This record gives sequence, C-alpha cells and structure tokens, in this order.
Amino acid sequence: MSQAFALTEDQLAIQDMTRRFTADEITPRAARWDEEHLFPREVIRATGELGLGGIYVSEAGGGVGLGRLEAALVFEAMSYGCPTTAAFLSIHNMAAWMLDSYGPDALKAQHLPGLLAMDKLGSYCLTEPGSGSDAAALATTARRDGDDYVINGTKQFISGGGVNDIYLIMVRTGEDGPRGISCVLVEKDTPGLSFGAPERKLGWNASPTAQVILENVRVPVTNRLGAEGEGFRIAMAGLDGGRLNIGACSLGGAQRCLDEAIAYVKERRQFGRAVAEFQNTQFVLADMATELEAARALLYLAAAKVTAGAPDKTRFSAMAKRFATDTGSAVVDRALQLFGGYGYLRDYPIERFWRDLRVHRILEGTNEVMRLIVGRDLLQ
Ligand code: FAD
Ligand code: 2MC
Repeated sequence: MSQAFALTEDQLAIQDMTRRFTADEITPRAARWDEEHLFPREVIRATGELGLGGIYVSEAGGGVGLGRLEAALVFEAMSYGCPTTAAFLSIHNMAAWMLDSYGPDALKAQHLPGLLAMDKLGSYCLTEPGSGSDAAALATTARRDGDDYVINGTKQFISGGGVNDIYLIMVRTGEDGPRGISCVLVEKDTPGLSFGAPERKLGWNASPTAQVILENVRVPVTNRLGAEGEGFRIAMAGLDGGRLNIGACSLGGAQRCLDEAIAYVKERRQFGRAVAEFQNTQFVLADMATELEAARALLYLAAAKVTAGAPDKTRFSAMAKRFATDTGSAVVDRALQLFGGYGYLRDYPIERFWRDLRVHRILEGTNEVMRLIVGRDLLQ
C-alpha cells in the first residue's frame, strides 16, 4: 500500500491509545451523561494526562506538536463513544492552539500549562445573537482605556460557557467588518463577566452551552492575541482545524452506528430470517460503509493540507466538514431505520448519535457557509 494511503506506526498508536481510553472511560458512561445532562469534567481532565489538551500545540509551547490528521484520528476514535465529549475537547484544542500560535509570550506562560494539563478549559467565542453565519458583523466592543480594553457585548451559544476558565473572545476594536476585529483572552473570574442559563438542546447534552455576557469587563491590552485587527483571521485560522475535528466527530459517531447496525441485523429475525439476509439491508449497509470511507478519505486529505499549510487548505477543510457531517448524519439515520422501532428508543445508542451529530451540520460554520467558502474559492 502506498505510504500516502496508510497510517504510520505513530498514528496507529495514537488511534489505539484513544480507542482504549474511549472504551474504558467514555463508552460505558456516555448514555448517562446524555440522559442526565452531566458534564464529564473528570474524564475530560484525564485526557490531559494523555497529552490531548494540546494535540497540535507546538512542542515549544508545551504541547504534543502533532499534525491535524493525528488530531482527526483522536476525535474520530473518541466520538465512537461520545461525539459530544470529543467535540468539547476539540474546541478546547482550538483555543489552546490559537493561544500558542498568536498569544504574547507572557500570556502563553500564564495560561498554556493549565490548558494543556486540562486543569483549565478553554472556550472559543465568536457567535453573537445578531451575528452567526455573518461572523464579521459582530458587535461586541473593546474600547481602549489606557493599557486596558473595556469590553461590552454578548456572545451566543458558547460551548463551555459558565464552566470553562479561559474565554477567547472576538471583539470589535476598530472599523466595521473583518478588519476591525481583535481576539482577547478573558478569565472566568473577571468582574463584569457573567453567563446565561444553560441552553436546553436536542443533543450535545454532555456539553454545556450558554451566553457569555460582558459588561464593562476590563482586561489588559496584553491579553490580546495577535495584532489589533487580526482577530478575525485568527478566528478563521482556528476554524480551519476545528472544522476538520467536527467532521472527524461525525465520522466516529457514524462508524459506531454502522457497527451497531451490522450486529443488530444479524440478530434480529423477521419473516423467518435474519434482517441481514434481506438484500435491501445489505445494499443499505454497503452504501453506508462506502460513503463513510469516502468522507474519511476526504477528511484525512484535508487534514494533511491544513498541517502542511497548503494554499487550498481552507477550501478543503470546508469541503471535508460539509461532506463528513452530512454523510455522518445520513449514515446514522439509516442505522436508525435498520433498527426499526428499537432505533427510536433510548435503550439503544443510535438515537443519541442521531441527535448529537445533527448539530455538526450547523456549528463551526453551517454547511451552507461551507458551500459558500468552497464556491467562492472555485470562482475567485
Ligand atoms: P444563522 O447565521 O442565522 O443562519 C440561519 C440559516 O441561514 C442557516 O441555515 C444558514 O446556513 C443560513 N444562511 C446564513 N447565511 C447564509 C448565506 N450567506 N447563504 C446561504 N445560507 C445562509 N459559536 C461559537 O462562537 N462558539 C461556540 O462554542 C459555539 N458552540 C455552539 C454549540 C451549539 C450546540 C450550537 C447550536 C451552536 C454553537 N455555536 C458556537 C454557534 C454556531 O457556530 C452558530 O449557530 C452557527 O455558526 C450558525 O449561526 P446562527 O445560529 O446564528 O444561524
Ligand atoms: N484563514 C485565515 N484568514 C482567513 C480565513 C482563514 N480560513 N478565512 C478568511 N480569512 C481572512 C480573509 O483572507 C480576509 O482577510 P483580509 O481582510 O486581509 O482580506 C478576512 O479574513 C475576511 O474574510 P472574508 O472576506 O471571506 O469574510 P466574509 O465576512 O465575507 O465571510 C465567512 C467570512 C462567511 C467565511 C465567515 O464569516 C464564516 O466562517 N462564517 C461562519 C461563522 C462560523 O463558522 N462560526 C463558528 C463559530 S465556532 C462554533 O460553532 C463552535 C462550536 C466552536
């Protein structure tokens, strides 16, 4: 097999390590986290011991310094047990990478060690009530006052809102549009920072989502990542990786449901035969597996491009996110159908994956925005 199409020994080892951790710590508990809306803080902390707090944070920054394909393998493997927990870890990794890549040295020294150990958790705050897809229209302001910024505004739908310790907040420091945006780090206990009530959601129940409200929040200018006006580019660069990770979370969740469906149709009998013996069942399983492999191949290619800093990395990341999350949902939906009425019950895991994967087509940029990014790039 050509090297380009095979995982290396190191990649297989990372995948294997995450699979074992997932099987031991996550898969047996994920249904309860969903049912009881429990945020698994201790299990997330344990991922820090495995080096998963900064998978692609540089070694100089104290991270593991791996590439985006390795990260995708981690999130895919963990999603086999719980896509929500894997995605939570992905957002933390995105924030840690942004701090490592763009933060001033003193800010990194202050916060990276805690983030990498998962003693501190990081949130990414771009969306606002009035600006979701049109992220560059954000209205949260950071007014310069001496050596400080004074921040006012509201961030919407923030994963880890109220729970996490570090918030990377995209704020307006200048003109309208993307060039007037900066990225600022705010700590949880800063006066003027508060949180909305936890949102009540269709899925992702193990991951708290809340508004982040900033009322005259004062932080030193030295809490800024990158230059003034560079925040939108930093936010988008973070999402090039985040979108791969979300795609990988859909792949892992869909693989679990495919495996569950294969086992189920062999056992379940109707019309005197195993459901697996109907040709329809075989054709549906064949399509599920084929589409999943195609999505996986595109995602791994996109991950390699982001690692390499290829000129078309943003387009590939958007293509892979769109395709992997749509395919993931379609695969899980067919698995649910193969389970018949039992797929609709909480006694089996399929309905949880169906709910959890649904939001991957919306967040980190809707799949319509992914098409917009790809279409623009093709036509430019
Ligand atoms: P809108 O932008 O209002 O979109 C509404 C519809 O219009 C969508 O179908 C959209 O695709 C479509 N649309 C919009 N513009 C166009 C266009 N130009 N062409 C075609 N169609 C278009 N955000 C964060 O910053 N940090 C987080 O941690 C975070 N976590 C989240 C967790 C959850 C559970 C959820 C649900 C959301 C989270 N988000 C987070 C927000 C998420 O990124 C946004 O919901 C998403 O970007 C879409 O924005 P919106 O909800 O305002 O939808
Ligand atoms: N990397 C680096 N820079 C980028 C970039 C990228 N991937 N994408 C855009 N930029 C730069 C771009 O080059 C331009 O720079 P300059 O001003 O120097 O020319 C600037 O950013 C503005 O880019 P656009 O002109 O493309 O901006 P526009 O406003 O037209 O649209 C769009 C950008 C629609 C792609 C962006 O608003 C977007 O991605 N929207 C979706 C929002 C989103 O994904 N939200 C996710 C929130 S996080 C989440 O959901 C979680 C669960 C964590």
